[in-house]
Amino acid sequence: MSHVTLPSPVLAAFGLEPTVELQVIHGGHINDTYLAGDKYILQRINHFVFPHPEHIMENMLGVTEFLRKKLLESGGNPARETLQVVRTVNGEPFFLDDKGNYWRCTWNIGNTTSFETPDSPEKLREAGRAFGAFQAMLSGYPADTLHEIIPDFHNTPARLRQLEDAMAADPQGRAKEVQAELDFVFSRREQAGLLMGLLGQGRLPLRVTHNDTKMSNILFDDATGKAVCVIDLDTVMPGLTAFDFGDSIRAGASTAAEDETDLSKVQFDLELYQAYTEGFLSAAGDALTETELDTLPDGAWAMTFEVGTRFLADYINGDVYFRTSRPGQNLDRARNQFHLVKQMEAQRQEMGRITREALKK
Ligand code: GN1
Ligand code: MG
Repeated sequence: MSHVTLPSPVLAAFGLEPTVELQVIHGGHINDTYLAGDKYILQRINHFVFPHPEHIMENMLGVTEFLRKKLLESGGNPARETLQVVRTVNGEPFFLDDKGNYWRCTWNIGNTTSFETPDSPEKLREAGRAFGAFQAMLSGYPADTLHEIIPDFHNTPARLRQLEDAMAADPQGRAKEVQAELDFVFSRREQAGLLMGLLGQGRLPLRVTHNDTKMSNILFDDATGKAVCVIDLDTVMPGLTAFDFGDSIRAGASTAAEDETDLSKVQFDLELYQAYTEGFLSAAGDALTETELDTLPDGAWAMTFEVGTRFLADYINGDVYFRTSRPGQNLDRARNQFHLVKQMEAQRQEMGRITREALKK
């Protein structure tokens, strides 16, 4: 964390003193996040990535209010177990500054920590339980009231088309450097269409999903070690269970960070896979159909392959979407994800067996 200042109208909009201590919270690739004092989280929503921040906030108010009621009904503690939006002093869910930036505020949930790569199977099990419970709690949410924040967000074939667009435009002349990665992607076109194909045939149900279930979007309680809260509700939309399950696996069952360049350190770990799967299914398993269960490993493959494809397209486009802190970082991220994809392909059968076993626990 590093120290920083923010324009005083932003602070005043949320009733904060100009002298409030601010710290940057690193981790996300899209929004800018700050801890203000110890009570508030301020975020500048990236309105290039999210062209309708007001839709995000409508979704977020609806979902957090719904979760608050569910938690109260089940004896939970909404102050720690769901995000809560802090409105502006004028009662608005966000503040639009004179430069066209959108700012929002949520209560900080204190004495918690998030992890990019969990250090134990137990953390993975906890994360799985939390994301499974999140999906189970939102199963009664009126999905048709949710704005579709980014259309085709996890439509993998559409992501391949975006990669083709990037290759055709090739604004930095980088496409020729990445021929091996492009071959890797396009030789897997058929598998990339599996989940959307099953959805199109009505063989997989749409549910309300989080859509960005990486490990760092879970807060763990410092005292108990339990996963207390799912954060980053920007992309809560109708989606497939396999998306949420799979995105957690890609980030959580890898032994190294997403941009690790020493690929010998990047291992897809079946013990971590098992722990997450047991946690997830203990909370969400009863509701899942046979086809959903059968395709959970395909979700892990798809989310890893898809984000790798997105990193590669962004590298070719000149790093305009994902924040980078060094040259070549998006290409490193893509290679890292494709390395995991290959390992998942080699272990697909074992993943299926573990998933079925986990359901019995
Ligand atoms: C982005 O900003 P962050 O880190 O929450 C991205 C996700 C990717 C993730 C990769 C809106 O999420 O889809 O999986 O980076 N979010 C958006 O780390 O594109
Ligand atoms: Mg996110």
